[in-house]
Amino acid sequence: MFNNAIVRKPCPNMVEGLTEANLGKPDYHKALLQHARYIEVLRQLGLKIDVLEADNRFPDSVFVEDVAVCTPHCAVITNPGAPSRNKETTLIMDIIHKHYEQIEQIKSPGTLEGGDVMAISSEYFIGLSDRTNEDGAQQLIDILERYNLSGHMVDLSDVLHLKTGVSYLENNNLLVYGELKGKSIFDSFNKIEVPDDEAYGASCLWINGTVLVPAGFPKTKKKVEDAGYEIIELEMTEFEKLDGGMSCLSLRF
Ligand code: CIR
Repeated sequence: MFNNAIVRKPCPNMVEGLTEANLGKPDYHKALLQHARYIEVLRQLGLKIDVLEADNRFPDSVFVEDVAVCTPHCAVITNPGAPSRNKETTLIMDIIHKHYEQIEQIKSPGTLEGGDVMAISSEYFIGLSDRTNEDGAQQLIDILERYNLSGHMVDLSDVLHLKTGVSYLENNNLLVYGELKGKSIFDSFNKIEVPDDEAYGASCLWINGTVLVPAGFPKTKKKVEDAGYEIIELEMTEFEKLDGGMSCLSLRF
C-alpha cells in the first residue's frame, strides 16, 4: 500500500523538455489539466500528496520520479544521467528530508534515474539504460543491501527507462512491452503482454488495488481489466510527448 506521494507541477518551459517521441511539443495548459486530474485520482485512492511548485529552470522537472528512489527504510537521491536533469536532485532534498531520516545518494561517476528502478516488494530491478550506468546501479544495490533489501541489474537496449517497458501490477502480475517481454529475469511473474502497437500502454501504475491506465490503449486496458483490476483511465498525451509515463509523475511510498 502507498500512503504518500510527491508530485511537481509542470512548468511552462516543459515545451523544451527532452524527447525522442517525435509527437510534437506539449500543450502546457492541457498538461496542467492532465496533471491536476492525476493528483485528484491519487488523492481519491487514499494518498496524501505533497505538491511541489513548478520550476521553470528545469523543463523535465515534472518527472519527479527520476530524482529519488523511495524505499520503506530509506530514500536514495539519484544522479540523473541526462545533463539537463542532473541538478533536479537539489530541488527534491527538502521534501525528502521531511519524510525520511535515512537518506542516501548516488555519486558520480555513477548515474541513476528513478525511472530505471522497479520495486517488487523487497527486490529492486534496475535497468541499465542511457541514463543509468553499472556504477550507479551497483551503488544502489549496495545501499539496498544495507537495509535488507536487494537489487538486480537488467540490461536494456531500446527503452528510455526500465519502467518505460514494464509495470508491476502487484499479485505477481507484470505488464511487459517490447524487449522486456523476453527477459528471463522476469520469468517467474505472470507476464501480461502489451501489444506492439500500444507501446505507451505499458506505462500503467498500480495504486492501492487500482490500476491507472493511459487513455487510448484499448487492448492493454482490456488485458488489465481481464486480470481482475479496477482501472481508471487518464489522459496523458502531453507527458507522452516528452517520453514520460504514468509512474514518472510521482514518487510514492
Ligand atoms: C526525460 O527524457 O528525462 C523526460 N523527458 C522523460 C522522463 C520520463 N521519466 C520516467 O519515465 N521515469
